[in-house]
This record gives sequence, C-alpha cells and structure tokens, in this order.
Amino acid sequence: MCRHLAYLGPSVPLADLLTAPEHSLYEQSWAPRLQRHGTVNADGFGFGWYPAPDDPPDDPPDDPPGGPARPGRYRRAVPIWADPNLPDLLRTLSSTALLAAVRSATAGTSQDESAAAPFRDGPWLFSHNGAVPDWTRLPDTGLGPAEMLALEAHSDSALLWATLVQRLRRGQPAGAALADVVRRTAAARPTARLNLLLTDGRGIAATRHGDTLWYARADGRVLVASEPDRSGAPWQEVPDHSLLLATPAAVHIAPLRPPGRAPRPSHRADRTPTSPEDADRMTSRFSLETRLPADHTAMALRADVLNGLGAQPRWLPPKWFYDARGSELFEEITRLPEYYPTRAEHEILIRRAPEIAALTRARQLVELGSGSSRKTRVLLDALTAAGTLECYAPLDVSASALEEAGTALCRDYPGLRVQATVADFQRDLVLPEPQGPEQHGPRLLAFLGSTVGNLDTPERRAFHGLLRRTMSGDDALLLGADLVKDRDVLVRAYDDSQGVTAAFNKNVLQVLNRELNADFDLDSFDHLAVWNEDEERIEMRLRSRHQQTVKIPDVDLSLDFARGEELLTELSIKFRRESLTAELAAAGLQVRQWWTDQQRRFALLLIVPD
Ligand code: AVJ
Repeated sequence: MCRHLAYLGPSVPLADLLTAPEHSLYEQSWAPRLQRHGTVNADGFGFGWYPAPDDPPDDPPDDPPGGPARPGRYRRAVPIWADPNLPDLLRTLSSTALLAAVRSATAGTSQDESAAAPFRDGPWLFSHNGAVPDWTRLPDTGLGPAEMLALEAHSDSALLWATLVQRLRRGQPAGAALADVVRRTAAARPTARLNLLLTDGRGIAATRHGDTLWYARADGRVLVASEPDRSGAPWQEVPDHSLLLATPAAVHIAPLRPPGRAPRPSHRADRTPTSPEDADRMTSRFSLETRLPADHTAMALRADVLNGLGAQPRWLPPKWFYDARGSELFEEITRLPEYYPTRAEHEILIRRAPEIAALTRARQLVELGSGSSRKTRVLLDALTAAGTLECYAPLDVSASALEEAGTALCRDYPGLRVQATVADFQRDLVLPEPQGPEQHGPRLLAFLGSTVGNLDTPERRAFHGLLRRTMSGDDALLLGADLVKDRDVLVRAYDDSQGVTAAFNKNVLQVLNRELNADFDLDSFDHLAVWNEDEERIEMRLRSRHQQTVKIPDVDLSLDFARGEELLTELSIKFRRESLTAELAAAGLQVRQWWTDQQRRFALLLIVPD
C-alpha cells in the first residue's frame, strides 16, 4: 500500500517530479507496477516542499535565525487524479526539495486528510509505506498519554511518526532514529511492513523493509521512490531490510539488523563478544552502494546465452559459474593439491605485504572482484599495521558476498570503514568516491587471483586502459597473474583427480537450468581442460557425449549438439613477464615490482601509472 517519493536538487517545478515523467507518482496512484500489497492508491495524497532560500523566513520565534526551513504542505483525502486544483499548483510551485505520497488506507484508520502523508514536525517531512498489524496495541512505543492523544490521525503511520518525532527532537540522527523505529516495531510485529521516508530538505533518510524502494542520483540531484519512473534517471534498487541515507552528493546503504541478532562467531580466538553498541558502530562503518539495475543479472545472463550459445563454436562467459554452489566449488578448488595458484599467490602476499604497505602508504584499498575477501586480510593487516589504511572498498557483482564479507571485516578490524559497491567493473569501472578523511590519500587497487586471465587479449587491453584512466598519480595497482609453466602441471590444476573442477564446470549448465528453465542433462557432457599451446591458455570446455537437443525456453532457444561438439566455458590465460610488462606499458602502466613465489609459478605485480 502507498507509493512515496522524495527529491533533493536544483529547484524544479513540482510537476516535473510528480506528473510529467512517464510512470510518475501520479500514474503510480492507479497503476503501480511493483507494489507488493494492495492495488490502487486512491485514499488521499499529499506533498510537502521547502521555500526557496531567499524567501522571507517564516520560522516561529523560538527557531534560531537561519535555522532549517519549515516546509509547506498540501494534503487531500481524494484520489490524486480527482483534485482539479492540482495541475495548477504543480505547474507553478518549484522547490529544491520535495516529499510526496499517494495513499491506500489500511482498514480501521482515519480516512480524512489528517492521515495523508507527509506528516510534519519542524523541518521534517515523513511518509510511511506499509502497515503495522494490530498497531493499536503496539507495546513499548515510549509515548505517554499526552502524545497518544496528540496523534495527528488514527493510523499506524501517525503512531510511527510520533515515535520517530520523539527521537528526532532528542537530537538522534535521522538514520539512527529510523533504524531504531523499524527494529523495535519489527521486533514486536514481525510481519510489519515499514518503508519509511524522511527529509529535512537537505538530506533524505529511508528504510526498505517489506515493500520496494529505489533511488537515482546524478547531476547534483537525488530521487528516492517506492518505484522508478521512466524519466531515464539512473534508477537503482535498494535491497530489502536496508537503511538508505542520501544527499545530492552521495548515497549510502547499510543493512538493517534485527535487534539482538548475534554477530556470527569469529574465527579469531582473541575477540570479546560484540555488544549492541559495537554492532551499531559496525553498521555505521559498513555501507553498500549498488550500481547495477535490479534486473542486470537476469538481463546479462539472457544476453550472454543468446550471444554465446547461438554462436559457432559455442561459448559462455565464465562469470556464470559463480552462483552459491559454484562459489562453494571454487573455494573447494582453491584447497585442491593440484590447484597451486591460490597458495602461490598467498605465499607472495604474506612475504611482500609489509613492502606493499610501505611502498603504497594506501589510505584506501579498492578490491575488484573481492568475493569472500579472504586473501585480502593479509593486505588489510599490513596496511593497518603501517597505520595508513582508513577504508576498504570492495567491488563485486554479488551483494550477498559483499555484505557477508563486509560485516565480518568491520567486526575484525575495529577502525576500518568498509564501503562496498555492487558493480560490474568490467563494464563500468567507477571507483567509489571516498566518503571520509582519506579524500586525497593514495589508493591501492587490487585485482588478485589471476582473474585477469579470464579476459582475452582485446578485453584485457580495454581493461588496462580503463584502470589507467581511473588511477591518479599516487595510486597503485596490485595484480595477480598466473605464469606459463609445464603443460602437465597446468592441465592437472584444471582437471583434478577428485573431479571438483569438473563439477564446477558443469555447474554452469545447472545455472542455466535453474535461471532459464533449460533442460541440460549434466551427465551428457564431459569436462575438458585443454592447454592451448599457441595462445598459452587453459581452455575449459564441456563436450557433448552424444547427439542431443537442449531447450532453453526462457530465451526461445533450441540447441542441437553434435556428438563430440564442444562448448567453451572459460579461458585462463597464463602470462610471461616480458609480454605482460609490455602490454601494461602500452596502456600507460609501469611495473614497479615483479614478485613470484619460490617455485616461480605465479607473479604479483605492483604497478603505477607512468
Ligand atoms: C578464478 C579465474 C582465477 O582461472 O584459475 C579455477 C577459475 N577455473 N579452476 C582460474 C578456475 C577452473 C580461476 N580464476
């Protein structure tokens, strides 16, 4: 029930935000697309906006001069499309900040305009999208009889607003106050839906808890809304159970934790249990921003399948190995006796981490494709010991991996901020803007595990160029690269005796079966690891055991595989010092250090812009 929206940015006519865009809030009142509960939002609407800074102040006398502006408000109990005054109002009013809502009332609540959002107190405007079951008996609201009687409306939203106002008046920061109200309400009413939206005209705080929430930030503007319009703004979905803090300059998203949920047990023996205060401090040191549209993964998979499986020879990009099962199998691969790269790289990292810390003096560590961040701890330890590190910024396509790794790191590194970004850095390498005091400090970019070997030569060239353009003069890049070596050692590393790599390879077919309703029979394909001598790379392939037809209904494909026909699933390029150094130099990147393990199987490169 309900849809809401908040805006901060340059002054615009309110019509540009509320009625002009395709699938605007106006349209969402009768045709919401993503709404989880209810259908039309016809039980009133409202919006609040802020006076322009040069307008005469209308502060009440007890407000300090120059204090925050008090917003104006317009609310009606009729459907938004049924108010004949609205078009003129929206056309002629402009503001740098807006909060608006269309309402679908819960049974048993006030039906007049007093129950329409936004609610207001001082500079604050507030809206609630959701419902609290049995709200009249909600325990521990902290409200006395006077406050109860002063509720602006008989509704769950007005009650939540009163409990929030108490906290705001006490000076609790907006985000903490919202998170607190959601946690307490959810503890008493586990099925409550609590998408809250709050602004003071300068910042927006919002929670997603049970319904949908999106934001778009670009060109000094930020929009936060229940669902995206189709104005072309770069909308991103906020994960459920999150707190979002936004200004036109930055958006922060942090997971909302249910009260009293115990932190996961640490592998470190020397740690004392985390107190609730620590947990709050941890949450405030962890942020997650997503740069991928919500349907990115589904769309990219469809495109890759149509493109690769429709081609001859057939191929698939290796990133589709890594669903939960695939990531587990890869972790298992790294522990196989035959799979040396992980251990070799770890050996170098352990030995060279102090030098890396001394040479880079990095204040921010940015890791591309961080995954579980397991090997990163060696670097974090060294950079922490050197006393320079303030922020770890992992980038990965998996939000769940980022959240899991990020919260664990916040727990184990008490001074560290973790600023995670869900991104596909191969397409769109935008390094996270530093949010803290390390604004101008040197950054260390890390791309480990020889994942660079998954890129073919043109892709690698483009990627090096992208890296170079993103790096400033005092930044450095740490690159892990597997080296050319004896053929048998290589093939064994990708065709182990326990069949773990075979299972990993076939898992991609399972991913297509699950995600696209394909009917691959895993036993009808053999795992192959081939050393391509000319290209100096391992090629993982799946070979059809017999002539067969595979259907992939979700992308309308029917594939005939001849007996013995091969599907290429991964390239793993092996490098040589001279050619890799030359390739990097061509992109304007200079190799400062080339370190290998004792057996010279793997190289770790410290690279600077030239
Ligand atoms: C994670 C891409 C570095 O190529 O060695 C391991 C993946 N594939 N066994 C690699 C992989 C098969 C791995 N990378």
